[in-house]
Amino acid sequence: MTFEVGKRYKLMLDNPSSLKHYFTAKDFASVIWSQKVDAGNVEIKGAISELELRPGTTASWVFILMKPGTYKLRCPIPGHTEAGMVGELTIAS
Ligand SMILES: [Cu+2]
Repeated sequence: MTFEVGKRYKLMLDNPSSLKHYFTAKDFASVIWSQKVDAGNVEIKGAISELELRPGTTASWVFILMKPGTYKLRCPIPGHTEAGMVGELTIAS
């Protein structure tokens, strides 16, 4: 995924599988300003560093990007990173 610094995004996360998964990108999370995460009937405001998506869960994450760079994304559940649940998040200047 590629983003632009200074812009606001709403990232829609959907886990339709029967297993839980994580959205783990701690370096990315440290250079964004999280406005909110909406999940179920709960809206969470402020800093977020990692999301766990339980089976059949959706969530949205609204943030503004503060610093350009390329950041790693992965699911740290044993075997999932190795199975290819990885990605790159690029923030263009
Ligand atoms: Cu996973």
